[in-house]
Amino acid sequence: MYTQGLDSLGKECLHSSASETAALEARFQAKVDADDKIEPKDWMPDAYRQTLIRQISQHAHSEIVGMLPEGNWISRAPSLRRKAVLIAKVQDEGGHGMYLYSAAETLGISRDQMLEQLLAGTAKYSSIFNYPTLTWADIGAIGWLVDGAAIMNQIPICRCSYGPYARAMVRICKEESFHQRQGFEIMLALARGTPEQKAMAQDALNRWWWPSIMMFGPSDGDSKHTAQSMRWKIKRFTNDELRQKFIDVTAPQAEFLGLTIPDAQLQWNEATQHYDSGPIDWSEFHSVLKGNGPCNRERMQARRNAHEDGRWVREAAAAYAEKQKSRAASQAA
Ligand code: FAQ
Repeated sequence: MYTQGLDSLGKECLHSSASETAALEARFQAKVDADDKIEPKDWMPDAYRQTLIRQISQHAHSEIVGMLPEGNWISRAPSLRRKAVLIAKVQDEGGHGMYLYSAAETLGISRDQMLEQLLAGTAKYSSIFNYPTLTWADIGAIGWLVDGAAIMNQIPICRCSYGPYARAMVRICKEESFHQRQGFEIMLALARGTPEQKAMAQDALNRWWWPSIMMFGPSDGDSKHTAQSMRWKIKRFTNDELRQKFIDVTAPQAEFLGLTIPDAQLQWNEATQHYDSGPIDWSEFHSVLKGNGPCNRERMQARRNAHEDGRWVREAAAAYAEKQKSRAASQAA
């Protein structure tokens, strides 16, 4: 529906003169500067549209691929309560993916196109989901750290200039906040448990800390999109600003748990009122983005298998819709 509307807008734009386009751009930026929302049928620069499609579809793919590492533990959760909570959480992530695909569709791309890009390996998803979940403590660490980092990044997106994305993020953030607490609660139970359980929690923190820090993306000097996305109010903070906020919030939580963050240089700085931290190994980040993380191939294979396994459902649904349509047409005739 939206796509058709957007196509006609795009054609109008093709025929407009440079001065008309400049006027449209000025009006668009004034709206953004005034903190008004841009809605699907409003005029927008093509680069703004493409940036949103890129970011929202990557975000949606992250939610869907992000179901896999935790899904791995549903059958092995240590109690019925833990299993029920984990199933609900993984299901929430699937729901987030659906809201986000819908938000991206308002920009003129179809869900099929986005899925094709994911399965062809031409679309990104968050680096974090290419790491394995080796023990139950990893489920705690994901909730605490990965959802914690996701909230830090996503709360500002509730104020994003693009209406459908901003609105989708409100509910997503509420659910992520519950996810973060369930992860912290798992870590707390382990940290207060037997020495073996505490060691398991520490091991999970050791493995998930740096990948979580990398979730915020390249440092500001290397982030090619941040400056423009901030001008358009798609992003409200830079990658490094959000990373610092996350470290500042999470370091005291680790202390409360009695666990040690694996960064020897992590230290409270009275002068800056922030934690100082050690250097990030960006070569690991780039290697994961190139497809060489511990689980990249496994994750993509799981998504391709799921897509193939669901083929008959899509075909049956399409055949049923076709049958309903022709029945309605023959009744109308
Ligand atoms: N992994 O110039 P920038 C979740 C790419 S959801 C992979 O800084 P930008 C919930 C970036 O796309 C987690 N790629 O880019 C959950 C760009 O590549 P491109 C996902 C990354 O867009 C929890 C290039 O590097 N959250 O966790 C990463 O301004 C538990 C240059 O970077 C979102 O997507 C990375 N970590 O800023 C689910 C939030 N970082 O497109 C299940 C929305 C950067 O030029 C279980 N997204 N890249 O080929 C954003 O806020 C932004 O897109 C950033 C990147 C901050 C991720």
